[in-house]
Amino acid sequence: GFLPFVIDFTETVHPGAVNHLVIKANNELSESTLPCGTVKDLQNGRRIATPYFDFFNYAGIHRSVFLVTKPKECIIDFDTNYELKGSDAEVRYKIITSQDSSRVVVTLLDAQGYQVQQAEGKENTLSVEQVHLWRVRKAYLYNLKIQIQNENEIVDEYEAKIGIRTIRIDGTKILVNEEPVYLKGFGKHEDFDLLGRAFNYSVAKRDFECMKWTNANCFRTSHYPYAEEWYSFADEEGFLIIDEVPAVGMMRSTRNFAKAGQGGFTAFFQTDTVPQLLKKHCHQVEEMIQRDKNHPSVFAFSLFNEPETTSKEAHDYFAKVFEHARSLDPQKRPLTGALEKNSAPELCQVYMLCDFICLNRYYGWYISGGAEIADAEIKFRDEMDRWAEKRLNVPFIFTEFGTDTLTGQHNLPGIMWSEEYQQEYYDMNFAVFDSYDFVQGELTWNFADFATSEGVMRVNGNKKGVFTRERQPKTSAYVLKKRWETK
Ligand code: GCB
Repeated sequence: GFLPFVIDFTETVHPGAVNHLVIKANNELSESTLPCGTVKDLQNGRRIATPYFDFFNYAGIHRSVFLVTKPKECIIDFDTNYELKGSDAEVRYKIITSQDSSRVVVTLLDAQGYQVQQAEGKENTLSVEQVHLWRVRKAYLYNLKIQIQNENEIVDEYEAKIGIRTIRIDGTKILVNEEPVYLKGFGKHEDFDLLGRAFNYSVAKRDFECMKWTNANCFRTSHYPYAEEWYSFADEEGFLIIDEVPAVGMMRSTRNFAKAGQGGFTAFFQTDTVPQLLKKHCHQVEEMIQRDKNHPSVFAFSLFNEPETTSKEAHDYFAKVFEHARSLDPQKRPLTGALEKNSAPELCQVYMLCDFICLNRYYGWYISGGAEIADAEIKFRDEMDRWAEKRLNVPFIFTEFGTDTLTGQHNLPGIMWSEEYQQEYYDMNFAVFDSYDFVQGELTWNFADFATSEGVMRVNGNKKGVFTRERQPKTSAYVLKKRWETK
């Protein structure tokens, strides 16, 4: 439901007549589709969705629908890969076309539209002298023009913006163009009042301006791939993206976030539907990488959010997902997934599959919140010491930490749900992060307040936003802005 699909209706369409295209959307959840959940039949005959995750399960069509006509001989796909050579670079490209009869011509244009290089063939290399690199928060985009030519006629043409940059993990560092980057930013949602999850340029623009204002450089597309426009925006703005597949809710509970925080385990990977789920999961990873592989902003793929990870079955399941994903990305980007509290250093059977480790932690909220925050810090440091003892020599990123905060709720001393407590909580978390040099990033939960299912834990949605749902700052936004100015 979060990735594009194409339906070829060449055979059924009536040329010259009025045609009706009817699309039926279904948001029923199950344990053999992603994201996971179930349905409940009420006594009055109504059927409702029961998600195993904490965001509203919108229905209907939220993304653009395009009617496309293509010539028989057409461009189907392309990918690029980069190598830096001093101040120059090589762009290796591969083009897939539907037929082989005509010439493929590829032209690289700079941001002003001047031709940099041209090459022929479906697979070749373009050399770029004095390259303008795509840098974090200082993007430079080239235009890649792909043409199929027959004699002097252009049979098909496709243009895409590309950013020349490399990504590599080296020990505990994340390197972009061989320079270390500390990730600062947010877990987000596609969510806005009245619009739900529908893509809207004004909302996206506001979100990027707010993120830039806080000095952020990264976000995670929690918990599903977003509309493609988000990625193009990030390409232009120089934001890094951890691109996440909708593998969320792999713990049989409507409140896994709270359950996990309190040590409740729910087995998941032992049921009959698991082989079906694995197939769907691999397929969605495939579709995500295929769609997003050419965006310079995408620097890593996240293959899950907070599944059950403590069993051998969980390990075997994810080993297959990672193995499949590794075969798909031409740029061989790092792979990861977000781990919740039960995925402790001694228990987790999955972290070893990840190129860098992402932790979702709520010490001071779901664990020892409020007046107990001093204990929360001790528990947090204890867990971090146990990770440190493992000497994994990989970067650790916090992909979630935060407190529900009602905007305008002020209390001294800070109590849970107040703006003062959100700041106190962040200060404690930052002190812990700064004590471990393998911590290489912090993405707070969440950028903005968002809609969820109703229930006793949520007052008209999740209020962990640093911004309100209307995208106005809570006090803690200033705390982040100040910290990230120099971090
Ligand atoms: C989590 C989940 C996220 C929830 C969050 C929370 O661990 O990954 O989807 O919204 O906790 O606020 O409880």
